[in-house]
Amino acid sequence: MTERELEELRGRALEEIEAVQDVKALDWLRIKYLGKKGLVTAIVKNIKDLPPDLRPVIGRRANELKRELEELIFRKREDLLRAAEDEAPGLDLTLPGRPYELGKLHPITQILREICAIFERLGFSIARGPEIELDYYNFEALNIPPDHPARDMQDTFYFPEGFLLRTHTSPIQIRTMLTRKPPLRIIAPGKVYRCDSDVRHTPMFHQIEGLMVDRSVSFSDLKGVLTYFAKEVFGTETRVRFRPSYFPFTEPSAEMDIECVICRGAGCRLCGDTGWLEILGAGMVHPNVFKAVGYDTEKWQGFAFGLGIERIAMLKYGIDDIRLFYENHLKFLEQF
Ligand code: FA5
Repeated sequence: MTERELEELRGRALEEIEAVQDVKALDWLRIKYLGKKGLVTAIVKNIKDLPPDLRPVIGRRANELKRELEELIFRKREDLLRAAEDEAPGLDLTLPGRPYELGKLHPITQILREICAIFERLGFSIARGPEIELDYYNFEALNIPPDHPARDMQDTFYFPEGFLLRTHTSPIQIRTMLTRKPPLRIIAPGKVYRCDSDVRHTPMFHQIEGLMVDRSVSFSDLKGVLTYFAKEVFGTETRVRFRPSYFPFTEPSAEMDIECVICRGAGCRLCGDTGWLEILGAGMVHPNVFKAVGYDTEKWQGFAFGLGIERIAMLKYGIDDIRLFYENHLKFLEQF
């Protein structure tokens, strides 16, 4: 390295710094000349290899060049930043950033998952089925022939060729039993449809169906499982009761009530002064249903239940109009 070569290097560096148009390119130049493996850095590092008479003068010049370039690059960076600011005068870098709105799960999805998790802890696994269902799975295989009055309570939307929008999740019982051998324990969550609309009914709502089939399943197993479920959702203090009921696909059948969440049994408007609120239907699987799926009724017994998710959510959160869940007002949804 001679003094002339050093002077040429300086000339090139000054020209390039002068010509640079943006901060990123300037950074590259800094690395090129002053970085760890930069051209000027290399000269400073290798002074010791020069002939002794050249060392002091080249050493001094190289260090001066290093400082000169550092200073130049610093000032050029300021100029470039100022120019960028002048071009976009509205940009105020001190303003706080815009907050991101964080979304969350719909309350019905939250409760649905919570309930599924409770039954999964009891050894039930999740099964699913289609929302457009055949009349056979939705009604006939569940012991509800075409002229059965139980159909009136579950009017739905019909398509040609025996298809309909399912009115409950019970057809998943049938589909599961047709494809799997007992013993089994399933819960089947999903959307269902009925020709209903008022403060306690929507045309689309969610149900969870439960089914357990084994060699010796009794009504007390059903009561044990459902009582555990109710206490997990509504609190261990909550009392439950079973009332006789009727479903064509279970015998005997029952409905389960929980103690009113508002008056705790004393009687109020929500529970119609009875102190109790109905939350689900249940019963021992009817032998005709087992016959429809080819299960041996002498060998297998089972219980089934079905509950409405919106109703559970209404009771848990004290909501008096089911339609609020589907009006999509953020003020309502943000509370959950
Ligand atoms: C059934 O749907 C039976 N499949 C339940 C069952 C399964 C019984 C297995 C026995 C064995 P039900 O029609 O009562 O039963 O409906 C069950 C629940 O769905 C009701 O308790 C109620 O909470 C809810 N529900 C019914 N109709 C509506 C509606 N239009 N909107 C919101 N929730 C509803």
